[in-house]
Amino acid sequence: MTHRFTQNPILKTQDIRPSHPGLIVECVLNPGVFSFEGKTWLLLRVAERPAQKDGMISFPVMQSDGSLRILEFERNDPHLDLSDARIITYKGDTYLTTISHLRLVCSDDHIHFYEPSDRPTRIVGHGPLETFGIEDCRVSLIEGEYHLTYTQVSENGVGVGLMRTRDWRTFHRAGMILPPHNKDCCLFEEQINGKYYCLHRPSSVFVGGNYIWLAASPDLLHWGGHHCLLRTREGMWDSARVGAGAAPIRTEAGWLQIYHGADANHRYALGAVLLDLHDPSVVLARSETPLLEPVADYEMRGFFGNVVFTNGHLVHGDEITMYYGASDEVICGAKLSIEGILSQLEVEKSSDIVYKIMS
Ligand code: MAN
Repeated sequence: MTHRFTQNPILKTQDIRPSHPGLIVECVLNPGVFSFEGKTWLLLRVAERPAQKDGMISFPVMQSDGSLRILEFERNDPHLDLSDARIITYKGDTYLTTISHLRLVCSDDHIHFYEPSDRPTRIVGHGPLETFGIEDCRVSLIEGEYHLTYTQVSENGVGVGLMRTRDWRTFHRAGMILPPHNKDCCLFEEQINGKYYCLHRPSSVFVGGNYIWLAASPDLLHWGGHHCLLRTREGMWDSARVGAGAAPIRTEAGWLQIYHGADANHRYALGAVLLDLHDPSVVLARSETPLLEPVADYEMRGFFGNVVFTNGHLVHGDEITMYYGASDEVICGAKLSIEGILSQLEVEKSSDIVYKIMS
């Protein structure tokens, strides 16, 4: 039902120019996706750091004037924890091993992407809430304006920022709309009962967990009416964390959302959830088995292996063209059928009911 592009991976680190001399592109991942001026566009997350010297670890941090400062530590320093390729912990402070910015690329055929020469293509972090970079942007088209919800990372925490544009040249930065710890925020592209809605993922440290929440807003800036929508499921592929992908897709059966779930081993897979059209706080169905899981070599091995993660797709009729990050290092694509996903959800729902009656 999920058909990977035969050309996967369609974008690799060597396809992307570093943003500064002295930096290396370590990962190109998790693109936002949209159509504009007859082309398909990806808003890539580009993660960079300096070339690593023997025995040392170094990574960039953005300063208040927009310049980059390189922090460097000796690898054998006993205060350093390097057990996760994505983060560094030093004497209780946590940093990221790379700094991310967003990069625009476009395509005429959905598969071959290039940086256009006639417009700025880099969107970088600004100010004290983005010193460790900006990541994993969702793009929603609402009332003719593109709304970008993305992860803002700094020593202050991880939160959700909003930026808007109509022409992809001028951007209006609305700042942080959901404070730490929060990420994986996508906006519904139309109002429901007179309100805007989003899915987001706050994390609770002691009680609770990494669950998908629903919130409502009169203006896309001020969010309230928070509702815990989707929790992790013990013993399943989404047992440790769940987070929303791109804007929910309106179907006759309900809002279809493709989300990621990870287990305790940080294995990330993708599944679907169906929400009531008129009341998105009602979950109608949810994938028992993933729609996509890391099985291809490029999904299992890389910067952070065993990861498939999506935050962007295009929809034409029944067909979803989904783009996803694999192993936190490369970008891939797959086609899915909306009918196919809905009928799988139906089958799983009825077999779940049969199972419950029998047990
Ligand atoms: C996690 C991962 C990383 C990401 C940070 C900050 O560690 O999702 O990829 O850089 O969070 O968002």
